[in-house]
Amino acid sequence: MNYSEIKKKLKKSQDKERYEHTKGVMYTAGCLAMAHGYYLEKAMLAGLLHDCAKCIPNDEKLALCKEHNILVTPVEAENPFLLHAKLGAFLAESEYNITDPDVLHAIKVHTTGEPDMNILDKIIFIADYIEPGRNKAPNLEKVRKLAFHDLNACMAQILRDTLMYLNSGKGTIDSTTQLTYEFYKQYEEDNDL
Ligand code: DGI
Ligand code: FE
Ligand code: FE
Repeated sequence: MNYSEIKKKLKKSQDKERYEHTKGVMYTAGCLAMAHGYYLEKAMLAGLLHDCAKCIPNDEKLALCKEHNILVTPVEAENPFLLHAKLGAFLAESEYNITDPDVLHAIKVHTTGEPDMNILDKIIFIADYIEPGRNKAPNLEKVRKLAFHDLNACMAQILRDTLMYLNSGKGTIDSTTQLTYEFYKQYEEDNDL
C-alpha cells in the first residue's frame, strides 16, 4: 500500500476531526524527526497511522481483541478507548500492510507510553500531544519547546501533566502510564523553558 492509498483508507475510517488530528500528528512527527536526526518517512508513516483504530466503537474494539487474541487488561476492559493503541498496531499490520516493527511498536505504545522508549516511540507520543490542533493541555507552550530540545524531559512533563489530569478524577490510571512516568521523571528539567 502506498502513502496515498493509506491516506484514502484512513480518511474513510476516521471522522473529520480525527483525520485533521492525524495529519497534524504526521507533520509534527516529521518536524520532530528533522530536529532529532531521525528518519523522516518512518516518523510520518507512524504519525499517519497512530490512531487508525481510534474510531472503532468500543464494543467492537473489545470484540476484535478477543477475536485476535490481543490481551485486554482489567484497566483496558474498563477504559476500552485505551485499546486503540494495541489494536492500531494490529490493524496497521493486517489492514495497511505495514511491516516495519519500529512503526508498529510506536503505534502500540502511543497512549500509555512504556519505560525506556526508542526515539520513534517518543516522537509519536509527543507529536500526538503537541500537534497544532491540540489546545487544552496545561504547559503546552513549554512542552512544545521541550519537544524540539529534549525528548526525555518532554516525556516527563507530558506524563506528569497526564497523571495529574487523570488523578483529578478523569480516568483510571493504567499502571504502564505510571511506570512510564517513574522512568522519565529522572529527566525532568528545572529550567525556564
Ligand atoms: O488518541 P488521542 O486522543 O489522539 O491521544 P492518546 O492516544 O494519547 O489518548 C489520549 C488520552 O489518553 C488522554 O485523555 C489521556 C488518556 N490516557 C493516557 N494514559 C491513560 C489515559 N487514560 C486512562 N484512563 N488511563 C491511563 O493510564
Ligand atoms: Fe491515540
Ligand atoms: Fe492521536
